[in-house]
Amino acid sequence: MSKDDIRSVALRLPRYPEKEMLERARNYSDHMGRRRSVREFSDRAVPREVIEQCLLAAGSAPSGANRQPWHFCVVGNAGIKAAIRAGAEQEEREFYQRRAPEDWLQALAPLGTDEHKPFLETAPFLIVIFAEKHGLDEQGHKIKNYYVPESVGIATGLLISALHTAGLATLTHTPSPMKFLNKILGRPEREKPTMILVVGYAAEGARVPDLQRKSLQEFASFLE
Ligand code: IYR
Repeated sequence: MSKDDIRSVALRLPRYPEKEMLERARNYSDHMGRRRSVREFSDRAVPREVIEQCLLAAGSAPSGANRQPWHFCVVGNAGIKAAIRAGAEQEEREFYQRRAPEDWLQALAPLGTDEHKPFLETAPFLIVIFAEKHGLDEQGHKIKNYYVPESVGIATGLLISALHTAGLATLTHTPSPMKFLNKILGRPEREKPTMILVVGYAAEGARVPDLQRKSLQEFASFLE
């Protein structure tokens, strides 16, 4: 197929004068700089429509060959949240009591995490994110996906940004292994769970660890 045969549409992107561009970039980094991983959630309800809009932002992520190899399972049902908590705490008990090497436990010490995950029931929504290892065509044949972890990672980042922008708190929670989620949620084998995104309002008076972010000089280099 030559480039002339590709169906295309006119590109419509906003542009800003440089001063406004800088202000917008600064506002966005200030805004995202206020995001924190939250582990104490309120049980206050969140409108489903807000979650839907944030998911649409996630679904706009670039992906390998535009295969959009993600699935987001939004769980608000108390019984399913309880089952997810039970499954996660079982894996986490193993992790904290047996599987985790000493250096890993030491790295986690400043976060104050342990095997107890009450937020999996308290928070109004758990968004379980699946990476589609391969797609299926109408005849049930496998369709190859490309750059799956990268694509799903970008979509997840956009989702976190959208939820934070809506004024909601999130936690990226990764019990390991996560296979139990396929079973509870009835997702097919070709979908690999990547994380549970816990979503809701932070509990009244919630506290977070006093962590520092790297400076720009530490994590970026410019060759000009
Ligand atoms: N999944 C465990 C352990 C854990 C691992 C990392 I790496 C973290 O940044 C935080 C926690 C848990 O959720 O407690």
